[in-house]
Amino acid sequence: MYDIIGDIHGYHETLLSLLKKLGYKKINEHYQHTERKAIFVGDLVDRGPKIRETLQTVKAMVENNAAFAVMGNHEYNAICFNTLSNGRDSFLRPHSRRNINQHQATLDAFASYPEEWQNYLLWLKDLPLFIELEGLRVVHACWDASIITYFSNKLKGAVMDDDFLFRSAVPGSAEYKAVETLLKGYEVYLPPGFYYRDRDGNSRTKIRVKWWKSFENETYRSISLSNDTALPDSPIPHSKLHRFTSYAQHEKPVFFGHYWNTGKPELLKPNVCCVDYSLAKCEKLVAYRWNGEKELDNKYFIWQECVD
Ligand SMILES: [Mn+2]
Repeated sequence: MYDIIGDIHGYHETLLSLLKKLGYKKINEHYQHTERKAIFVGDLVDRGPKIRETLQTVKAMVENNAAFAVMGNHEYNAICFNTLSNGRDSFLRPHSRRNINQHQATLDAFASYPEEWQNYLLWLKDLPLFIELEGLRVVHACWDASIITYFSNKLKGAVMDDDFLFRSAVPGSAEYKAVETLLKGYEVYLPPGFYYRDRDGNSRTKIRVKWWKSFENETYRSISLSNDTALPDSPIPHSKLHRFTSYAQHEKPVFFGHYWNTGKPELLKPNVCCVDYSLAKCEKLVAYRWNGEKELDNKYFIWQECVD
């Protein structure tokens, strides 16, 4: 059975504490559990103090069958930041001030290990965009069934190939939409004139949508993942949500990270579980200890407060 573990963002000491709490032991140079496997929801890199060590630990677990991992938006961004476009005159992710800032902690961590970083990038590129196992699903941000069905048939093991990677950098392409949705989640624009500040202090005109809700009778504020009171409490037009599918009660449990939760870990629905509790702000690293149940239970959350 599986322990699904939230976004780590380089907070390696906290990761080790959580693994020990979950009963994983370091044997033959990697952490493992006799009866269980870990599943990492992505966002291993950026922001935190020990990104290189985090990659060492997680990669060794994945390569030795002690864990699975899916790709997060920070891994995807890192790959694009370091990949030249087909014309070779620019990078797939522009080296703008904002993009450099977001990636700076990783650049610093590998400043003296450029070859090692190149090797990690190859490994990160091999992480699947989603995982579907017998009784559960894992994705970094949002489980969109139609996108996942489409790319399950095109991508071997849900791993990006070069063709996918280059197309994904072109706004409007199916690959671009897949990355935006699966790794960053649904977003909608606020009415003209409205904006709010995210946790990095950047001003944003788009809100992240609680994609697992039914989308009936929602307002901009109630459907948004940010509880910012600057958001309008007016009904959100159906036209802004009709392209999304909500996550039905009969679907198998889905696990993801990405959303900067705070406070005590809590299920979003009996089959919808987010395990990101803002370790990137040194809050806590959360795992859900899954034993095959169709209906999840809050008592199976296990967490570690930040110790980095
Ligand atoms: Mn993320």
